[in-house]
Formats: sequence, structure tokens, C-alpha cells
Amino acid sequence: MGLFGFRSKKTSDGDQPAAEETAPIDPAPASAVIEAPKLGWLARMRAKLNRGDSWLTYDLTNLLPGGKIDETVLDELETRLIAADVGIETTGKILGSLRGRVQRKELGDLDALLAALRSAMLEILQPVAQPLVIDAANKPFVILVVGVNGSGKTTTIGKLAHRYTAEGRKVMLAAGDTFRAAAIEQLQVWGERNNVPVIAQGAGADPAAVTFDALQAAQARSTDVLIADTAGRLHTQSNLMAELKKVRRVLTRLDPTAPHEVLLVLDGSQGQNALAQAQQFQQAVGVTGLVMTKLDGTAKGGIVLAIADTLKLPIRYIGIGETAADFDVFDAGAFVDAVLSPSRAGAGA
Ligand SMILES: Nc1nc2c(ncn2[C@@H]2O[C@H](COP(=O)(O)OP(=O)(O)O)[C@@H](O)[C@H]2O)c(=O)[nH]1
Ligand SMILES: [Mg+2]
Repeated sequence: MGLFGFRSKKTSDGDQPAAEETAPIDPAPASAVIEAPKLGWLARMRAKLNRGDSWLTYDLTNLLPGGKIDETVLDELETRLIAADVGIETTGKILGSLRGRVQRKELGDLDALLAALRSAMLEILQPVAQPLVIDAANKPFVILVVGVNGSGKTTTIGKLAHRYTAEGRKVMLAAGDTFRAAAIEQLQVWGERNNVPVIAQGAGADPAAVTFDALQAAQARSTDVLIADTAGRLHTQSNLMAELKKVRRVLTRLDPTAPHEVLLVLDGSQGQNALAQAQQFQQAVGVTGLVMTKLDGTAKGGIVLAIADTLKLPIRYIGIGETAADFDVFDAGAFVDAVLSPSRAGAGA
């Protein structure tokens, strides 16, 4: 089933932002595939974003017995984009540019249609494909990681710790999700695995105090990057937002420029819910970058386009699995290629 697989069932659960507590204590094994070369990543992304056939090159070809691109094909495309959670507005934007070209008879065959679709998608994604730059002038560079429970925050922090350590940076983690003991242990496992210190207190501790202590420790130990975990669910949503604001606030007492990045982690398989969540976090704590996780195994990955188009926030990284290797900087061209033509991506198609 492709990323925009047409036959997928909607599993959206209304506008309830908090997922159930599912995080295990033990993160997935970071086994042999940790140092994946770039080509390995592209191949893996292609395979994971499209489980099986590409939704477009496979099915759409069958729709084109005479090879003619007409309104029927565009209508079908529109239905698929909406089913993949690209959203009505963003789908309309993409289709609008294609319709004009079909009417002017510029799109003679499937390849021309795919090329046009590719550039329409790139127009939306390219502007938000802004990698996170760790500015060495801010030492420690503080990354506050937020998002609802189960979105992949702690896993993302583990992946980032792995990545930044491999780049030769001195990393420290703050166990700011004190709501559940399991969350603290889970972060500690990632810390041990990457040989990175984790500043933690017991479950129920004040997350602002934990984060404050961590920044103090990071400053004292000349750490390059401090990554702070946070809770994704409290008793109420307003409690959570108030807590995050407080965490944010105490950081500025030690460093008026911190946090240098507020990274919102969004579960791509949540579809339009992810969009609603992003707007809430954005209002409460001012998000500066996004991570889209779980783009493997979802037929609703079109949410990446909706989010890019609606929020216009930088997408820093994407996650396509549970290990450190299933994670990389968001590259708009590679993403679109992987979605549109899994068998031809990277071959200049
Ligand atoms: N398939 C897949 N699973 C992921 C990804 N990122 C995280 N997970 C899993 O999602 C679950 C929740 O992740 P966790 O980091 O604990 O979420 P948190 O509650 O936001 O900290 C865990 O089982 C992770 O292994 C991803 O990109 N792909
Ligand atoms: Mg967590």
C-alpha cells in the first residue's frame, strides 16, 4: 500500500489530541544498521513510504488505457490526495495548477502528469525543508521537544542524541516527562545506548526544575546540545500547556536566548489530528521546527503536505521507523520522489 494508498481505511479518532499511553520502557533495538549511508536511507525511505506498489504509477496507469490525461484522471487524483490527508485546501492548490496545464494540453502522458505533480508538491514542501542548524554560538544549544503522548518525542530525542554524538557534539538529555516513570527510564535507555548523560529526577518531580537543573549541568560541563523531553499528556490539556510554558520560562533564567529550538514532534499517522495539535502547541509555546514521525506504515502521509502548506513551519526531520537509522533530515525532493515513483526515484525520473 502506497503512502497515498487509495484503499486505506480512515482511522481518525476525531479531534482528541492525546493518544493513549503506549510508550514501552525499552526503545527499539539500535542494532547493526546505525550508520546508514545516504543511499541506504533513500532506499529505505522509498520502501517504507510505499509498502508495495506506488499508488500512482501502478494504479493510475490502469486508469489511462489510451494514455490520455483528462478530467477523469484528475478527479481520481484529487480523491486520492484527499484520502491521504493532504487536505481539501492543499489538494485544491495542487489540482489547480494541474488543471490549467491539462486544459492547455501541456500534459500529454503519464510522465508529464507525474512531473507536473512533482513540481506542484515541491512548491509546497521546498520552502519548509529547512534543516536545523546547531549554532555553536549558543552553547549549550537547547532543544525543547514537545508533542502529544505517543507522537515519538522520546524516540526522536534518542535518534537526535545518536546523530549529534556521531557528529562529534557533546550531548546531554533532560528527562522532563516526569508524568510517568516509564518515560524517564525510556530516555535513560537511549542515553546509555549513546553514552550520553541524562539528567533526571523521580516520577512526579517538577519538570521545570528538572529542565533547569539540566541546563545548569550542561553549562557547567560545556555541553554542545541539551535536548529536553517533556510530557505529552497531563490531567488536562490546559495543565499541559501551562507546564510547557513554565519549562520554557525557567530556561530563560539561565540563558535568555534559550530554548534555541522548540521542536514539535507530530505522528504522521494521526492525519488531520496532527494539524490541530500543531496549532495548539504553536499557540502555547511557539514552535520553531517540526519532526514528522511514523511516516512508515501510514496511508495518510499526505499530512506532510497539508502541514507544510498550512503552518509553513520548518520541517527538520522525518522518522520512518523505531531505530536511529530510520531518521534523517527532511529532504523535499527525496520525499516527493519516494512518494511518487518508488521504483524510479533516484534514477533521475
Ligand atoms: N513505526 C514508527 N514508530 C515510531 C517512530 N517514532 C517513534 N515510534 C514508536 O512510537 C512509540 C511512541 O514513541 P515515544 O518516543 O515513546 O513517544 P512519546 O510519548 O512522544 O515520547 C514507541 O513505540 C516508538 O518506538 C517512527 O518514526 N516510526
Ligand atoms: Mg516520551
